[in-house]
Amino acid sequence: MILTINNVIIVAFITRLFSKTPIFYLSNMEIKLLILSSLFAGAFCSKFPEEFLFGTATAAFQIEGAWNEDGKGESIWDRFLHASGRENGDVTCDSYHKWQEDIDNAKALGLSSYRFSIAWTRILPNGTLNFINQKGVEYYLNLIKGLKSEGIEPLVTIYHFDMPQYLSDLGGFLNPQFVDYFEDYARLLYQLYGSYVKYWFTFNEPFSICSGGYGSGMTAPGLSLNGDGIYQCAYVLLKAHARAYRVYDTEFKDQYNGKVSIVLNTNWFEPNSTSTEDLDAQERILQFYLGWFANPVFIGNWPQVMIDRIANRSKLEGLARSRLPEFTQEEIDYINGTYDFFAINTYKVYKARNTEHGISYPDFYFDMGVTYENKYFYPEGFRKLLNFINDRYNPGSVIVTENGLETTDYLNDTDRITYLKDYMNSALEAIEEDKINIFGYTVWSLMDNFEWGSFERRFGLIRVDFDSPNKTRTWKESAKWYQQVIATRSLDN
Ligand code: IFM
Repeated sequence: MILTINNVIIVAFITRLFSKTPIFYLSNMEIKLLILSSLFAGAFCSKFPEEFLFGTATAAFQIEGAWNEDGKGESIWDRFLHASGRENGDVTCDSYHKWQEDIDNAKALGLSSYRFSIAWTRILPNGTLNFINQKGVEYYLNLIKGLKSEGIEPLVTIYHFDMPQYLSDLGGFLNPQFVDYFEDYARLLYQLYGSYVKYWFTFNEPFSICSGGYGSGMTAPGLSLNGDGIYQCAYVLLKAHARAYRVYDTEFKDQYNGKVSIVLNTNWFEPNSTSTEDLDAQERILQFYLGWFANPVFIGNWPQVMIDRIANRSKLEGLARSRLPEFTQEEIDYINGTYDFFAINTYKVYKARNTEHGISYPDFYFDMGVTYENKYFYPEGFRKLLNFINDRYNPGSVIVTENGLETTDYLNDTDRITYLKDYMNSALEAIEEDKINIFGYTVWSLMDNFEWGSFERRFGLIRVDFDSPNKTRTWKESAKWYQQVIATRSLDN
């Protein structure tokens, strides 16, 4: 029988019914059992660690609105959506004006961290040091100080998809000089906010940035360069990341003692079958998705499978050199080791199937030679991903910087609760049983926001009424549930 406080009391009570002992009398043995059972209860009830960072995440373009207010410059997402005539990010959640209410909600949830991004164009309207916009500087100072005063750790993303349009006109991630612009911007942020901010993320989701913006062209700046631009984007972006990391390390670390890393994203992939081909496909897709950026930062250089396959296909396409830019040894060493922890965004699980393509036009997905399908939710896959990261990259510590469920618009979001509970439980198992040092978990998102072209796709714990002039915030059931999780550090509610 399981030793619990309840069991001890029930057994004692039933025994009393058949004896002459007063009902409320407890024998020495029973008192000992009670003490033991309460000790066991503490030991076996799974709890997240004391210092664990329970967070939620947002991004500037998705929540702030005020796209051209108080001196803010135009970003590629402003241009991209205005040009398309689709819904845009001009107002979204209006967090530029409602930041205090958002902090109040974060506080009421009991968050220990809040991840948000800085809009480059609010601080530097054209992206260069040419003009520093004081109103933008103050906005983030207020936000950061407001969070700190409530005991909430600000986790700051330096770049979350919204490049200044001017820098994009200069070539964006295809321009090697981007590295210098990013260095200037990052250094300015460290100078302005470094005394308050202990966690910095250089880029959010380089995979999404390069594959969407410079590959498929589905996201800003909308370039369809799926065989070359996509790789050049990664090449420049990684150097920009490393520069920003090293600037902090050499100029600010001693004084502020903060940490810097890059936020990577991937789904987990299961093999479609147990065939060797599909098992290889599983490994290959993880290399093309995660290893593409993780290997240069955590190990050094691109994954060998990418180097080999892209060189081979480039040759068969009649090219004189690989479409994947080659790092010099100096670049490999410069990028390698530019992390203080591993930050991961992940949402879904897919099945990977080996698919070899003949030689036609240059394409990232042909280079990879894997198709994937059957999107499903599989928390065990999350645990496998955490183990994969820990084993492959040995980063020392890991933070989950985004995880969450997309739904349509309703308040009784029990499906989100189930998803979050299952995924958080997997994270807890990875901490307790696999001994992975996971120091935080971040729900995407604090509130419904603008999902890069859509207001229908909702990830928030808090509902936002986009039709109301006030952009009214209302707690969903999942927000109340997460509040309990944080209060108890446990999933047992
Ligand atoms: O909304 C996005 C976020 O900007 C980046 N990570 C994925 C989220 C959900 O799609």
